[in-house]
Amino acid sequence: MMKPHDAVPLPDYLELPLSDMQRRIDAFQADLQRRHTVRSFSDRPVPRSIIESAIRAAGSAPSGANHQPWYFVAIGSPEAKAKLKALAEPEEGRFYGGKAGEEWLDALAPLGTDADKPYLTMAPWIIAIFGQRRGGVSSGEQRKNYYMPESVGIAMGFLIAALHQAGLAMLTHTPKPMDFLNQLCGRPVSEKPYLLLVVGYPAADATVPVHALRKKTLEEISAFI
Ligand code: IYR
Repeated sequence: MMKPHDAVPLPDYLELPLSDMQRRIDAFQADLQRRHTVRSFSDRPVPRSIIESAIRAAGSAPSGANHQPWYFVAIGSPEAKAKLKALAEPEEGRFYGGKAGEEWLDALAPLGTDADKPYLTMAPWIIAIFGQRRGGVSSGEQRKNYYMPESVGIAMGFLIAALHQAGLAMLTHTPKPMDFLNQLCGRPVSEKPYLLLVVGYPAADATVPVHALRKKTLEEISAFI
């Protein structure tokens, strides 16, 4: 028995016959398997309403105490993107110049990445995702948030799945450190920047590193007990 609290009947649950369940989960899995991280983008515009819907989808994610400890800044103006590139590339230069350490750079070698980030001005949208250490179910509250990194991670997964569903390509980009994003995006220092999600159409000659196509099997990643 649960303790007394305000509640309404489940408003929109949709039960599926088992045959539909299997077909739909298989189709969804196959579709997600077609998602590839892309590092070469076209400058073709993507309407703002698409990004808005994707952020709404991300905002429906479960979170600790339903505090929804996330904030999304969609960077779309050429000025803001140029500023972002000017701040991110020097950090990346230091990272690839040795700050990352040999082990990390070795791990990245099969991806062919380097400090040049032309996509930061080429792609139509860069979404900066912040986690809020304090908040609450209403904006402006200053209560403690719970499981903030986990909640933000789940919301970022929803965001990526939504944008992939819309036929867009993405790059999960994490310049390190990325504290400069707070000022650029006008967010308080109490928020932690987690990710830059580069969003757009892939360039006509976009490639995927062979390394990125190696996915672990079901047996490797799961057990049923
Ligand atoms: N932030 C760098 C380095 C980088 C780090 C990881 I872990 C990657 O999976 C890929 C890149 C960059 O964006 O190039």
